[in-house]
Amino acid sequence: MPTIFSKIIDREIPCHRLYEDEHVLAFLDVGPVARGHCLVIPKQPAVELDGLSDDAAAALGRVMPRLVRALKAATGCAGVNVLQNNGAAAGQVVMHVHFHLIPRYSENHASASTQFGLKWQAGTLSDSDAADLTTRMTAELG
Ligand code: DGP
Repeated sequence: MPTIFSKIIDREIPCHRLYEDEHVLAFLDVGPVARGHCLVIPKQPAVELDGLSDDAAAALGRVMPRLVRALKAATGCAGVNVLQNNGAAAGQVVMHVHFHLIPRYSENHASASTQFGLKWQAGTLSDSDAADLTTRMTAELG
C-alpha cells in the first residue's frame, strides 16, 4: 500500500531532497524536533526493517555515516540520535521504513530536551533470562 513516502520518492509530493541514489533517499522531516532533523528511507517499499532486502539494507548502511557527517558539518550540532521505529507499538506513524537523524545541540541536549526525550530505566539481566534469550536468538539466526 503506497504511503506518503512512496509519493515523495515518486516526486508526486515535494520534499527538501538532501541525498538520493538508486536505493536511498534523504530529505528534511516536515515536523522537525530539532533544526536539521532529516529522514533517510529506502526506495524499497518495506513497512518495517525486517522486511528490507539485504541490498536495500546495505545501501542504507553505506550512506548513513556520510549523511551523519554532512549533518554535523552543516548544522554544527554536538551529537546526533538515529531513531528507527518499527510498528505502531514502537511509535511508527508512516508505514515505510525510515531512519530519523536528529541533531542534538546544547538547547536540546538529550538530558534536558522537552521536545525530544530518550528516557529509560535500565533493568537487570538475569543469568537464566540471558541464557534463554541467547538460545532463542541464536536458533533464529542460524
Ligand atoms: P514515525 O513516527 O517514525 O513514523 O515518523 C514519521 C515522520 O515523518 C515524522 O517525523 C513526520 C515525517 N513526515 C510525515 N509526513 C511527511 C511529509 O509529507 N513530508 C516530510 N518531509 N516528512 C513527513
